[in-house]
Amino acid sequence: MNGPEIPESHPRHESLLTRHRIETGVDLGITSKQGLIAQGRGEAFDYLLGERTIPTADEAARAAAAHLLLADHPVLSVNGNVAALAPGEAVRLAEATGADIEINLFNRTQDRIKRIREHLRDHGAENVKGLTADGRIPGLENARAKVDADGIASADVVLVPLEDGDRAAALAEMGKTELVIDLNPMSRSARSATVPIVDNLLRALPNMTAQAEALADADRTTLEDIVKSFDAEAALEAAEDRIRNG
Ligand code: PTJ
Repeated sequence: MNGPEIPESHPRHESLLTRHRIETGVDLGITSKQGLIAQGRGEAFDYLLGERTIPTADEAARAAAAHLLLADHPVLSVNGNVAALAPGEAVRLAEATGADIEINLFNRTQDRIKRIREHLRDHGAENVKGLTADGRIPGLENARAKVDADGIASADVVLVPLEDGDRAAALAEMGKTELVIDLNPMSRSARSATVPIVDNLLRALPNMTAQAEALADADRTTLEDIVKSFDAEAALEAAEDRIRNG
């Protein structure tokens, strides 16, 4: 993707480049128009968080990496925003943790799913799930209920980046361990997560990959201790406090 001419000295250089990625995602038929609105909402929270990974988000990324490494069948769920913003980063995290990648969309069309699959393949993904849709998440009325039977439906740990909270709650209801990346610590997704990572997707995914690589040789007890010592409620409180009080 070619970026626009934004001088590196521009105070909002990173933010403008990110916006351009989302715009390009819409032009390519990958990202929904609602994805633009979601991006704006995320930017506002990121601004208030100081556009950096706060210590509790770093701990959450480590706990999430440990969960993925302990899982029997981990799956990374990808929507139109994730595909546009961080396709390579998602593929690298899947590789570092042995997770499957599954496309799961709120504004679901076969055309968008196929375009996202191609885009992920261009970034190194080999096996992308989400096209079969032969499984269902019970109790969910929208298109996000459609999942692959050998993907999200049978996963024990699911990473759910930036979405609204109804699927997050339904997955929790199914007894799955849910890892959520969301810049809004007050969102339903973040609140129903086993591990809420209150950070920008663009920082959280590479951080999780680095943590998973660092823990690759750790034994189960070490990973289980990391998982047990993470306090989701305290992490949400710390993020909200940073947003409210700086
Ligand atoms: O591609 P589709 O059809 O599945 O649609 C996906 C969107 C994102 C449009 C849909 O899930 C949606 O409308 O999401 P919401 O309800 O706007 O929620 C998005 C959440 O993600 C909000 O809490 C934002 O603050 C947060 N968010 C936005 N951008 C980022 C983010 N969190 C982390 N990193 C970001 N870059």
